[in-house]
Amino acid sequence: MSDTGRKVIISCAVTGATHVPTMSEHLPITPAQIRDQAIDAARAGAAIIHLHARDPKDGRPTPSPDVFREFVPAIAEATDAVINITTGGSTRMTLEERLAYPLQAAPEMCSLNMGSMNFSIHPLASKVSSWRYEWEKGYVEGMEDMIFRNTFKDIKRILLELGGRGTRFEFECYDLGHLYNLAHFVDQGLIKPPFFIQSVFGILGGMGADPENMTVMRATADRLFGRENYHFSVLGAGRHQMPLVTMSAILGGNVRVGLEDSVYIAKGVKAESNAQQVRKIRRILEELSFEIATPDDARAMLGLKGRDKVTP
Ligand code: KMH
Ligand code: ZN
Repeated sequence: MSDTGRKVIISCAVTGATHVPTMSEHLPITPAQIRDQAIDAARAGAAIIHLHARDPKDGRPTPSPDVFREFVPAIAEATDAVINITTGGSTRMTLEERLAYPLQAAPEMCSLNMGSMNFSIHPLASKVSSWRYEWEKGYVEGMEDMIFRNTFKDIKRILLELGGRGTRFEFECYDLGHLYNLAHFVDQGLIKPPFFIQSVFGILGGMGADPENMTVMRATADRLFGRENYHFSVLGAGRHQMPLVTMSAILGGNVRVGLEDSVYIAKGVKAESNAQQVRKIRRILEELSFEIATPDDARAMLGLKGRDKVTP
């Protein structure tokens, strides 16, 4: 039975490193655009803001701490949202690059991808007739031959170096095996509950967006961790976003929206902002009598260290 009395955490993934500017004129690419859209998303009800950085010249994903610092402090100043910095970066970045800013900032939360995999949107390239920037075509087509590297040693390093500084994690699980990888690190004593499991559906290279897959992930997480030891959340890529995150809430989980995951607000209709997606899922959840978690509710639910212990 879904407990409609409980609070639902809305995460918003503002820009990511997968979509390229040609795919939506609303995808934030400059520090000011990322800052403004993140603040608006928080004000619309997102308790957690997941952030990547992009080169302001042309929107190419960048790991540069200097670029992150052009918008992260301003977001922290303007909202009380939980700042969640990517350690995934892009499939073209080394682990050193991916960890550069997270290790400097030691934020309350970082993403942590629970296994190596193919991760690609290369089939979309053939649908684009003209590219806004010269780098985009090769970037998207090149994904076909990239591996998103997250070895056990990489994951262990992130848990020790970032976890050791109080950062807690959005464990991104793209497949059933990723839950067993998470259980491996729990058994090693490297991860303490409550775990925040972000189940990812519809990325080419990960599990598909079939609703049946969500019930398998939910049941497996229950069996591996015990429901009292984790918080389930879901993101759905592209057109799958809203139906799947709604299903997550009904199954007792939390939700992630944002233009990192989908540039749409409805079938064939581009979202005009991250806040528009946050407002849509908030409306759906409140219609179903769910209460929306505040950032401090999220901190309490996930055992986060608090903003005062972060050096942006
Ligand atoms: N862009 C994906 C390759 C994360 O933030 O950790 C990785 C990603 C997940 O976006
Ligand atoms: Zn991300």
